[in-house]
Amino acid sequence: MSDYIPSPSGWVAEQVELYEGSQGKEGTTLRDTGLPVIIVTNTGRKTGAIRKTPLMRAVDGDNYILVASRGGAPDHPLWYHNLVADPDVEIRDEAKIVKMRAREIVDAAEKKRLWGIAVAAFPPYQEYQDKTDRAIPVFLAEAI
Ligand code: F42
Repeated sequence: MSDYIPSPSGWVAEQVELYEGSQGKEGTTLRDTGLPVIIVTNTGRKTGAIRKTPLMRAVDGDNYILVASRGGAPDHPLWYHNLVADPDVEIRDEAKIVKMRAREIVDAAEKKRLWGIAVAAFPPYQEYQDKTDRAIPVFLAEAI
């Protein structure tokens, strides 16, 4: 069984610790925005380590839309590469934990539809996309 390596980004690691430590009762929103957050447990593609990545909660039915925005940075977040290498993730949504498979959305029409849902859930996603030439990837996590 691989070890969990916390995010080197302090506030992220703290959110994961609070979220999981409270069994999904605390730390479930983005700071004081009240906007819901999920935790995506994924496998480090180089270390094989367990990585836990908080993302905004955007849902399409029972599926979760995972947006590799990283605040509009020029490069993809590293978890993007983890999901491409191993799409099997575990998603914690408050007290619910579900094993899912994430597929990167490449069909333009499907991506447009899911992007619209994601931006409605978290409007800053559009600002992030507007400030970078990088096409922000979108995954859809579906129950296995
Ligand atoms: N990030 C988003 O992209 N989208 C969101 O909607 C989002 C919401 C959100 C809400 C709350 C919160 O606390 C954070 C939120 N974040 C969101 C930030 C998100 O959780 C990540 O911190 C951010 O996207 C950056 O992801 P990252 O995977 O690039 O993280 C870095 C800081 C990191 O963890 N680096 C590690 C390190 O040691 O430098 C390595 C991580 C890793 O996965 N390594 C792989 C391995 O093998 O272990 C190798 C990866 C490779 O290919 O090199």
